[in-house]
Amino acid sequence: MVKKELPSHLREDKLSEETKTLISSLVSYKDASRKLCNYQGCWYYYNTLQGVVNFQRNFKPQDSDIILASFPKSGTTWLKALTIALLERSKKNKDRSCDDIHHPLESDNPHGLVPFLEMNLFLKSSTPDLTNLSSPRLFSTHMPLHTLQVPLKDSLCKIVYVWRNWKDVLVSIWHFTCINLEETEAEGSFTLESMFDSFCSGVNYFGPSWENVLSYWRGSLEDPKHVLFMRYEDLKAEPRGQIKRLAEFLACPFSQEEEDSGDVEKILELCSLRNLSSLEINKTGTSNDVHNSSFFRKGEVGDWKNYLTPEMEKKIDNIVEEKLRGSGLKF
Ligand code: PAP
Repeated sequence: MVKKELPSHLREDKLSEETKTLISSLVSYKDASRKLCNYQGCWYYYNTLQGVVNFQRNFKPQDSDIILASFPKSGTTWLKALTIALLERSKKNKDRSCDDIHHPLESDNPHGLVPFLEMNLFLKSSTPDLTNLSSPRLFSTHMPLHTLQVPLKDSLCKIVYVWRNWKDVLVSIWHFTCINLEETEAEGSFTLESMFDSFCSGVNYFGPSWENVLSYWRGSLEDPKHVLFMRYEDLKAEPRGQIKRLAEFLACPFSQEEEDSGDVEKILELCSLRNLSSLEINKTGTSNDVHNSSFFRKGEVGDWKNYLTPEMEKKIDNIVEEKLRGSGLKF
């Protein structure tokens, strides 16, 4: 059987000569199937590094830009959907409600609507044409904040970061990897145990996860007007309060009239895993070479209990304790 190609951001066929030279000067590591290198403290597969370098060199920020950031599998798809729904409602200036049948979320996956800077836009082209994007432009990233900030300089753009319990993140990454690497040359290379080991060592795609989260946590403390720190578990526990917090940060708060007419609940329903995963576009399409359906699984807090052994649980708890000590950040 002919094997499918790996998604582009996981390959190493888009490297410029300059990036090849850069890689030869970086620390690298081969995981179960592919090579990673460490750039500015973060591990990338090679093509993704090319996207990061292109982004740092060529991205021209606008003050109205909104960048949605996360460590993989921490709630990115949900955050994208909520942000789109919030902005769409203010864009349409009330002449259309959020449950309109032509809502963009009904015809495209959140990842199609909010492209990744390094794994999509700046990987496809070193100078992507962004002129047709309407303001505010929405982008996303898994890069740590210090790497993201290189071309942002004094820009006033807003960054929203979502954090999630690493045990659920790990289990989610494992499921996602198994689905998307099926029938590729990397099929079967990754077990939960091998992914657990990489996660704990910090040598994993966009890892170490603690450096990723700490960069945004500190950024949010230093500059709360421009960096908002959210948690997946808070969104699950008190979605109303959290979406209102997000709306206020994005300068599109709910009016009393909207609250009274149930618009907060409508957006939450529109963006619910149940609703999004039932849409045709999310059942069948692909985004960035990945099945849209694979972005929606259980969306539960604590699903890790069904997969991790007590030893694994203890090891991750110890990492949390050690790496986040003194930061003020806790699960
Ligand atoms: P990404 O980093 O590849 O973009 P991301 O969206 O961050 O993935 O994470 C996917 C997780 O969010 C999945 O979690 P699970 O594997 O534990 O189930 C997915 O189910 C969950 N998810 C996706 N959409 C939603 C949503 N609308 N509400 C809640 N959780 C969601």
